[in-house]
Amino acid sequence: MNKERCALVAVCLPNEETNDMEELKQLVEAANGIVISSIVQNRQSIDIRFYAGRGKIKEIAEYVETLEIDTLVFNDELSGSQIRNIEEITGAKVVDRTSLILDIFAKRAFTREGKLQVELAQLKYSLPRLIGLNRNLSRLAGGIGTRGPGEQKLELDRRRIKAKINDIQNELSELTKGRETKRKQRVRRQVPVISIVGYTNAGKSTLLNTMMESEYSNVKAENKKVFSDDMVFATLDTELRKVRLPGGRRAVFSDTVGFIKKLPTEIIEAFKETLEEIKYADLIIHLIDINDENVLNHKETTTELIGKITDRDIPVLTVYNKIDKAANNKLITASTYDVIYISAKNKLNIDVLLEAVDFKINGEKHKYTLKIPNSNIKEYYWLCDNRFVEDTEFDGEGVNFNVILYDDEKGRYGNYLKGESNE
Ligand SMILES: Nc1nc2c(ncn2[C@@H]2O[C@H](COP(=O)(O)OP(=O)(O)OP(=O)(O)O)[C@@H](O)[C@H]2O)c(=O)[nH]1
Ligand SMILES: [Mg+2]
Repeated sequence: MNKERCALVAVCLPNEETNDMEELKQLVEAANGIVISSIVQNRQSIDIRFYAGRGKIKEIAEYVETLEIDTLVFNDELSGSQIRNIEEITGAKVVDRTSLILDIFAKRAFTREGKLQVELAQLKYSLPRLIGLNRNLSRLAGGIGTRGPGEQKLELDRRRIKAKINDIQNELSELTKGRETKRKQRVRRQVPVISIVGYTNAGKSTLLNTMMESEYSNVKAENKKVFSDDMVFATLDTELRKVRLPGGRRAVFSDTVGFIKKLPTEIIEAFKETLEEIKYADLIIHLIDINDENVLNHKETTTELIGKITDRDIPVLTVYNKIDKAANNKLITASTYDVIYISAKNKLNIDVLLEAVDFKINGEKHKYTLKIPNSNIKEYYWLCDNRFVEDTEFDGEGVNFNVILYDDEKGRYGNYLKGESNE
């Protein structure tokens, strides 16, 4: 199929620093479009009827003609009447930022839950915009802004949409029950959960894969890897993986859908369940691509969205990724327990990150020399499986070894303690 020829349109308001046309371009490309031209209009406010103002839209209509534009992509969410008004003047298909993002989500959703969530978000988006969308669908079926998950046709009848929304919500809450049970099991077994959160393409999935392969976890199995790629919204579902921390305790890390500026509220609503994992996290790793031009802006977006998902005060570890590409190579030694610089891809400072996580979750730990008598040898084997044991020597009466223990469990081994190792 020929790629849809798109022109980007944004309004820049007086208090806006940037309107991120580069990001919008990436989104269009992720939806299989090609960007032919990009138009930014400075305005005091958004025009209620024509978004960029009638005059500007008339001017855009000329570009549509001369540049053979199929689709106009707007950097904000539009109302149904704005969509209709702009289509009438320009003759092009009109797609707004929200339906563009929903379209990419529709393409990327693979699991039953993911597909249902995307469809729910699309239906909720279309409900107040039926007039605008009806026209656009009848004239140009298929393509950006009209794809449903699994390529089914989008429903455009109000009553049927409402019924469908109901059905999907019911099915989703059934699916959620399984997740809920698993979460309760984790709480019972006291396995802490750490959520990796950040702007799309920051490297969250890469980080999860790298952590699984760290010297502590040493998981080699390829099939445990999560999907990562250089594209926006590579991840839509929440993936959970067990990782061992440097003291030996285990933790579950969750990797989830990436954030983006002006992430449609329909998406946040529909992905509530997927994003739940963040709500119950013991710690959040806020991952940021240090080379991003809009790093401050992206950081703010993520912090704001975390605030929308949970009102609990969850501790946050700020982690800057991709330092292999950064100009300032001093960063590698600049980490503290609160701000850490890593390269997930090149495996730089992953040990520093895991140490910080271990400290935040489990507190201090030290290395001790223990002697456990033969009568209690089971305790030694338990430590072999669950902590890091070294320099084991059997001497007839029992076993001597070095082991790292967390401060909160030191008391349990008091009788066996021969001393604190100096290492
Ligand atoms: N140079 C460099 N590239 C990296 C690093 N970490 C990840 N990447 C690349 O960045 C791209 C995005 O990585 P992902 O792990 O898919 O990012 P994500 O945050 O999971 O993205 P979404 O799931 O789309 O939100 C991939 O091409 C990775 O190879 C890094 O440390 N250095
Ligand atoms: Mg990902």
